[in-house]
Amino acid sequence: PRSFMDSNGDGIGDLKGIMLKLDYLKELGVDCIWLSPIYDSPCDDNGYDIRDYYAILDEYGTMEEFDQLLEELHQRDMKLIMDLVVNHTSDEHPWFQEALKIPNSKYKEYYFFQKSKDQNPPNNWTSFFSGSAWNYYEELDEWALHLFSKKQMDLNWDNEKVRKDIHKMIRWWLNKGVDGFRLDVINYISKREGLPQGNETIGKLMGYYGVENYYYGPNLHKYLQEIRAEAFEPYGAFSVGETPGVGMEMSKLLTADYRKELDMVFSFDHLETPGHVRFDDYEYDLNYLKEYYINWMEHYGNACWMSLFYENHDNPRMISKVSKNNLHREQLAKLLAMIQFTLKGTPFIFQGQEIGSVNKNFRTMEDLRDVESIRLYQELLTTVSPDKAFKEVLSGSRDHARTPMQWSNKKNGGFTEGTPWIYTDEDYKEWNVESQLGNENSVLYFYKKLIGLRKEHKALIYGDFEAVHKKKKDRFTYFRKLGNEVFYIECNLSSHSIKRYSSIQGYELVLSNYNTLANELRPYEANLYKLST
Ligand code: TEU
Ligand code: CA
Repeated sequence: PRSFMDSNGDGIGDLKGIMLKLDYLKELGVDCIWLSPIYDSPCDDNGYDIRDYYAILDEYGTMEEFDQLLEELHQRDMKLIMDLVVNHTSDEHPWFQEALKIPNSKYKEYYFFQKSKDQNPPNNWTSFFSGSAWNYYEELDEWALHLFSKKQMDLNWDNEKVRKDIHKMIRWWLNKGVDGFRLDVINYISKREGLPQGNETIGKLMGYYGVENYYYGPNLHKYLQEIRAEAFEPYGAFSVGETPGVGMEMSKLLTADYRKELDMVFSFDHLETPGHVRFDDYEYDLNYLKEYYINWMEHYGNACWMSLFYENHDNPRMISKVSKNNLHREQLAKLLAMIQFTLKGTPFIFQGQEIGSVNKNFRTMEDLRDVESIRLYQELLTTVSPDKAFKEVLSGSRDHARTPMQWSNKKNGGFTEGTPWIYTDEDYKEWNVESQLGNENSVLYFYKKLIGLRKEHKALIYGDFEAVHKKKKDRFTYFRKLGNEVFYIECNLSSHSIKRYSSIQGYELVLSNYNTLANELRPYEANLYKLST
């Protein structure tokens, strides 16, 4: 929301700005929008630190504007998913404030407050944003747990009162008519009793200490089934859980329809190739993406339904991950779209992905805004030079995806009349929505065509998945079949030309990122064929 569209020139995207662009989204074929947090917040972590679950952040607009946005969406037959951030609240939330100030307040039991036997934090858990996961409060001589920033205090889900208050809040939004939720780090909500010391080996391996005590804690399934029964189910609300680190087997337990927990999860194992973390300087090998998808397509099972995505507000752009210099940018953008929209599952695209956005040329640390990048930089400075630290931060910074939408080639890419809240480079002069709307061969049109094809052909949504030439490096080829309808997808995952293996006789070409066929498959070529009937 902060970077989508600014309607009043203060440099910050807002709800009115979103309303200005609903026709654009509808035209593209979007059925549903997911809004990152728009609740009242001091914005230490881009709104993922909520101060009031029942209010809209002033910078974004008013509750009346929110109601209007929801109505405008529904009028267009589109749906709205809110971000539900309930693993933690802001330290400025009245619950936490009262816990600090009022002796014997019931709200102390809403969080994890602990004494320590010495000067050190109660255990060795680390925060995802560098340093200890504990913050010290002098007024109480106690520490409180925060897995993310110092201003994001973990809620104690083992306290029934916390759960009840959250169910109530969810129902309040559902009563307004919102259609569902994306549940932030929802697999972290149940912590192992007593918050045991984090295992050293796991800590070193993962880069974070303590994770084995909450990645899928003892009461996770119970709490999810409870939310479903108390809030989602009566409203027929949709849910997608953000669940870092769960893997396929746990994802099955979280999403199998008969278990009544979540509808889908965002699993992240495909976002880095094995052995790498986000801040590594490396190029992503698409052969791994192929392996990952074949595995999920073949083993996730019929009771589960997958989410399909590469990008979100927490990750650099996928094109830049694959090719640091963004070589073959347009073909690569279209290849990624082809894969995402022809597999079995629900595609989620992140704003700007549909015009082939790439990472930004940030100049110095002052250009960055994200708390994770800033804290990591400070931590790195204790061991490496400023140049090296900046370079490492740039490899993985979440800010690459958080810069303004590039609507046109006008000032600030048409995002704002004022000064944008975050730096952006000059890429918008060439890569923007307006110019791509005027070009039927653009990345934007490619997305539009793919979305249209899915809506027209059920085989692309529900059809069986069948991979061929599985072991052949650099190619990803598969069928989607439903009844008499058969589609064949043929992709070159590399930046060089490769031989074509399959015979495509009897098939008609429906969509290609090169428009016409050649004898070979050219760099990142992606073709969609339909069996002629
Ligand atoms: O992200 C959770 C999460 O684990 C990450 O993707 C996270 O950014 C990364 O691992 C940190 O190293 C969610 C939100 O999507 C993210 O924006 C928030 O910062 C985070 O939760 C806390 O609410
Ligand atoms: Ca604004």
